[in-house]
Amino acid sequence: MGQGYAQLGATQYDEEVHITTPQIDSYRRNGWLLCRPFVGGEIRDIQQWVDEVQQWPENGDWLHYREMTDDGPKLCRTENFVPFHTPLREILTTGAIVEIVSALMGEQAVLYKEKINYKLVGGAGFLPHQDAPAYPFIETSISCMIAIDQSTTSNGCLEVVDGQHHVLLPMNERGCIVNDWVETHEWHPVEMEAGDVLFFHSHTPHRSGTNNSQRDRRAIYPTFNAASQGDLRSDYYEEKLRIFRDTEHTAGNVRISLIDDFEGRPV
Ligand SMILES: O=C(O)CCC(=O)C(=O)O
Repeated sequence: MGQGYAQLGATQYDEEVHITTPQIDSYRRNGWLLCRPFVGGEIRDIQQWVDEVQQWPENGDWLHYREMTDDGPKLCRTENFVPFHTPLREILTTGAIVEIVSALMGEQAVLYKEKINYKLVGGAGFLPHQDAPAYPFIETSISCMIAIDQSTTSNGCLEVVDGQHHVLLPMNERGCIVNDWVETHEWHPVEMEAGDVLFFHSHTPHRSGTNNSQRDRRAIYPTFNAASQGDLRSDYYEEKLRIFRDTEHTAGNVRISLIDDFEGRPV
């Protein structure tokens, strides 16, 4: 851990860095940490900004993806939106979120990529996976799920396995964790209120179910790498688009990631 950030973990810095030493220890042990870093009306602003991005047209430099649901095609993900939305860019590149990630990482963090997963009513879930295999140029990273709506077992909250974030696990042909491992480990749901933020390591096993409720379950997921490895955000999106263009996709799902963890049906 970098010296500066070791000091920032101390309790007396709570107000500045929104995180305590016991929280950092808990993240190190479990591979995930649930916090509530936003204050006042901040989450209501963020909800409104997500509403705006959700209404953006198809033909922009951002990336919208749609899935087929029983009620017809629905938006399932938007990526690469920070260049086009100033307030969301500020939330994801300055302030509490980056400070907490940097404290968890032990050095300054920089934004690697960002997405909104909408999981609207009827939207599909994600097979058990680790994120690391989907993220080129870096070995590890930290992501967070910023809950925009309440996230529960009935609308497809995230489920995680504790303390399994140290190695890459055996994968199947979709880049997801093999069944033997999935069935022999304890998964527990992380229910969240709007405004809660779940920080997790890129090796933390996670999955989520379909939204079987009548309420949308939207979340922003920024991912950060150590700044010492460079600002890789444009490289990431260029590489992702190149792989999408140059490789065949046979998994039968709608392709939104460099692994086939998403269970959504193509439109
Ligand atoms: O939003 C979810 O339900 C899970 C998201 C996820 O695991 C991913 O996008 O890799």
